[in-house]
Formats: sequence, C-alpha cells, structure tokens
Amino acid sequence: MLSKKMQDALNKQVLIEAQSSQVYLAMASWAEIQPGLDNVTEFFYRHSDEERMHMLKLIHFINERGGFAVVPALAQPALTYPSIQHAFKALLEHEIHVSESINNLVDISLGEKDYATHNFLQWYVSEQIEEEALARVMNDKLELIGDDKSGLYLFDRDVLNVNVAGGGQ
Ligand code: OFO
Repeated sequence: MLSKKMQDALNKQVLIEAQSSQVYLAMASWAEIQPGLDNVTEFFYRHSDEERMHMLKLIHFINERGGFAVVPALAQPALTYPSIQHAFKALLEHEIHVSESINNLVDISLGEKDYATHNFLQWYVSEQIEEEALARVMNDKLELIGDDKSGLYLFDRDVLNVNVAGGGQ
C-alpha cells in the first residue's frame, strides 16, 4: 500500500510525464512544417508517445498498489522554436528536470521504506540516463553544425538511425 506522501509524489510524476508528452508533441508538430526535418519530426512524435507510455506505467502502478492515479490538466506547451537547435536544447533541459524529479521520488521511496516503489523507479532511473545521454549527443552535433544546411541534412538522416534503433524511449 502506498503512503499518502508517496502517492502524491507519484501523481506529480504522472503530470510531469503527461506534460512531457505534450511538449514533445508540440515539437513534432512544429518540426513537421519545417523543411527537411522528416526524421526529426518522427523522433519527436515517437518521443511523445514514449512519454505517454511512461505516464501510463505510473498510473497502473499507483492503482495496483492501492492508490488512485489522478489524470491531470495540462499546460499549453511552447508551440514554436526559433531553430532546431533551440528545440533540442529545450528537450535536454526538460529531460534534466525530469531526472531531478525521478531522483526526488527515489529519495522519498527510501524515506518511506517503500522498497516496492523504489524497485519500480529503477526503470525510470535507467531510462533517464539514456534519454539525457541521447539528448546531449544530439545537442553536441547540432552545435557543431550551426546553420550549415548540408550538416542539418545529415543530422536529419542520422536521426533515422536513432528512430530505427528505438532511442529516446
Ligand atoms: Fe523523458 O521522461 Fe519520461 O521518464
């Protein structure tokens, strides 16, 4: 059975994952109308779906452990970005914020001696390591490319491999 404190903290994470999904959905919609970003667009759509899956996993866990998962209202995400660099920088910053939030949940689970939740959260801990690493690689590449059009073309082509390999889950 979840403590009230643990349940409230997990429900906050439901909101964060749902909001993440919304943020990446907006990035996808913006990227879709930019020229030559087909694979980047697909990456953002997939990332959005994956965040929804992270949210659902939490909802099931909370309900299975005797709590009640609250489906939250969402804020309007940023709709446009000055450049692809800005979008990926926002993505990295967002993931760093998510990692902090997951770490905070791990702290709470230990404080509550809730080892089942602690164990459940390990999946998110590993996931965040991967997501942050991927976002950093993409940001580094984009920084090197700058405004170079052929570089951006190659970047989009590279993202195809990330999509096929299932990165950013
Ligand atoms: Fe990318 O964040 Fe979910 O966990």
